Parts: sequence; structure tokens; C-alpha cells
Amino acid sequence: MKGRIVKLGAIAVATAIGFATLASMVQAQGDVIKDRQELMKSQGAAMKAINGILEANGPLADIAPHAAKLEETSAKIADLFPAGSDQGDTKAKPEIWTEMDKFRGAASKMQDEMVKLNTAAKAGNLDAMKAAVGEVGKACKGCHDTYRKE
Ligand code: ASC
Repeated sequence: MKGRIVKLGAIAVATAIGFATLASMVQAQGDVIKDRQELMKSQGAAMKAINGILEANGPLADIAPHAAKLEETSAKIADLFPAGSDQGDTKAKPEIWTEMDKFRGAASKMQDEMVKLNTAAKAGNLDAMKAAVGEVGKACKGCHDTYRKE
């Protein structure tokens, strides 16, 4: 009798831990979806700001902080799509997870372009900035076309 109660108690505890773990996993996933949406929004805003400065022909020095931020944020993208985070309120396509190597390759290529943009911005090299912004925009679009719904 006592043994049975202990066993039932153990099952109840294990079940509670299981639910708590599941709840925290769902929570973590909700957070990662939000995190990547916010990161993408910040990158879009930085790109818009840079394009605005280029169109207005300056002040070029104002591009540097945006370019630095983009280099930093874009390095985080690939890790913001952990397994299971295809579930939830997200426009991320399943292909991200079925072709994870390809997806990471595309993210890495975009990161390379962001580094070039930041390098050009730090050097105040207008032609290189323009070229890099073009390549960054292509990298953004390429991934969105392939891996984002709508
Ligand atoms: C940007 C930005 C994107 C891409 C895309 C390119 O500047 O925020 O998502 O370029 O618009 O077509």
C-alpha cells in the first residue's frame, strides 16, 4: 500500500515536471519567434535609414551606426530558428528546417554582405557602401522570397 502511494506520488511529480518543461519550451519558442521578428524589424528600419541617407546624399557619417548594428544583428539570425520554432505565429516556411544547411548558408552569405557594408561605412567609402547596400538588399530579398510566407 505504502509502495503504491510512493509510486503514484512519483508519477504525479514526473507528470508535473513534464508539463512544466513543455510549458517552458512553448514559452521559449514564443519568445524566439518574437525575438526574430523584432530583429528583422530592426534590420528593416536600419536599411531604410541607410537608404534614406544615401538618397539624400548624406550625411554619410550617419550610416556607420546603422551598418554596425546590422553587422551585429545579422550574425544572430541563423540561431533564431531553433528546431520546433516553426510552430506558432510565424511566417517562417518549413523549408528553413528541412533545408537547414541551405538556410544557414544564405544567412551566412547575408552576414558577409553586412560585414562589407559596415567596413565600407567605417571607411566612409560611398561607392563601396552603395554596392554593399545593393548586395545586402538582394540577400534580404532572396531569403524572404524563399523562406518567408506571403
Ligand atoms: C531591405 C529590407 C528588406 C529587403 C527587401 C529587398 O532593405 O528591409 O526586407 O531590403 O526589401 O527587396
